[in-house]
Amino acid sequence: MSDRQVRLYYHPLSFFSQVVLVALREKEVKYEPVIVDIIRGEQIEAWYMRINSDGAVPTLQDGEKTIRESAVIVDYIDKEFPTDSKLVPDMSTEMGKEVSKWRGMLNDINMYAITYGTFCFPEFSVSGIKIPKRMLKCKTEITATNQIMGKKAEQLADEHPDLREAYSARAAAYQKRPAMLTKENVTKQMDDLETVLDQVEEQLLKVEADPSKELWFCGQQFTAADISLCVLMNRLHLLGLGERYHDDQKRPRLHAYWGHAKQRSSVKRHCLNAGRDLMKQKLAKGAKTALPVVGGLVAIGLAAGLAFLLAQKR
Ligand SMILES: N[C@@H](CCC(=O)N[C@@H](CS)C(=O)NCC(=O)O)C(=O)O
Repeated sequence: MSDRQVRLYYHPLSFFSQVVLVALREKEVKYEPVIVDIIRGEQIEAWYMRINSDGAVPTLQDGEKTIRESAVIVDYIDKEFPTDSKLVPDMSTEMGKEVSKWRGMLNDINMYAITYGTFCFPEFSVSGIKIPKRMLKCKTEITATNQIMGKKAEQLADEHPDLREAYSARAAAYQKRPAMLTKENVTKQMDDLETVLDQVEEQLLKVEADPSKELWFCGQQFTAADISLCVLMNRLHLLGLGERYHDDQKRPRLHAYWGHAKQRSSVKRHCLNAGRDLMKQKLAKGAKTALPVVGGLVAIGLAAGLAFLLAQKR
């Protein structure tokens, strides 16, 4: 393990943060963890916008360098911390091309529509959403939260002229989000995911048919494509959608893959037991000040949430 230490701004329950967390663990990179409380809107506070003007997690800092976008961060970690575990194989190899193709495909899935769409229309969930009721928001609350975040971003744009452009982009993004949550669009995103997972199943069949490659998604190595697939599978499980997309009969290879992959220590630690980090940090930090107007409306029952996350059973 290298002594060099990076800093990661993230939230343990955030989909894209989990991608980076798993990668850091796979590469055994030491990092200083900084939780950005996206549930309370901390990601658009000026101090963080100055680090990542997208107002989103994760962000990696390595000395003077600041890197955003989970896929770019994973590429960076893999390159800067060379170990036997190569997450992003060279593009000149067949495996490198495969990994890149699958990462792209999995990265394009609209996780916002799938996650919040399931909150809005719980009837999509086959086995029930495995998130405590107090943490769930209905469509009206989600719409209100986006409106409040949009207004807050506009207000902060006035207060911080140097960040005006970034805040305007944030405000526009929040205003657009509720439109993603029509039943029609959520149905479409979930159907599109069926098509992607059909291709995943075919890929796993291909790998299985070649005994020299068998084990992970693109062959013998656990790569960045596996990380993307594992984070997705975990999210589907939490939403009670796992049963819709895979079982012994439907996509049996994907089902078996997930059974095997969820035993891996990086996946267990940062997907299955994601709440532990939050608990540790919250206890250490105490309650943090956040945007009060947002916090007041959307703050979740943190204790209930943590208790749930720690108690997750598979
Ligand atoms: N494309 C970005 C997406 C980052 C992203 O959407 N992060 C979410 C959490 S998973 C976030 O910070 N959301 C807060 C917000 O949009 O207000 C990446 O891959 O890093």
